[in-house]
Amino acid sequence: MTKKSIRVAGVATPVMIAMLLLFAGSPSVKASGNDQASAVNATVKIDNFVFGPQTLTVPVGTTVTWTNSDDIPHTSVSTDGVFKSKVLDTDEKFSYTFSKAGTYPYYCTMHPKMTGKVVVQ
Ligand SMILES: [Cu+2]
Repeated sequence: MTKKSIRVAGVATPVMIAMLLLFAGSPSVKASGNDQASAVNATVKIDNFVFGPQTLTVPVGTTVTWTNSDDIPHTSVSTDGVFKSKVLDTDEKFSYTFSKAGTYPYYCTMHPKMTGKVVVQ
């Protein structure tokens, strides 16, 4: 009995040391907190000539994806020239990552009355 438990401990210890070294040497473990905006995603759906939600508030670093769920083409173009999608046909998507805080108004170049806003905090 004693011999068996010694043998088990002899195997387990090197494995545990290896795992400790692995964790200690990996900087990504530190970044697992929720307060850092690392890979946040948000979606704006274009449907029936409306961007939804019309105002989207996201943390800095968020990638916003516009999806055209309408059956006619639309675009998503920043009023200040920050981003510009191509013409999006039905079910096509456009993504932009907001790395700076601010308010980003945008509109559809084909239907300029269609407007929306992304607020980055
Ligand atoms: Cu449009």
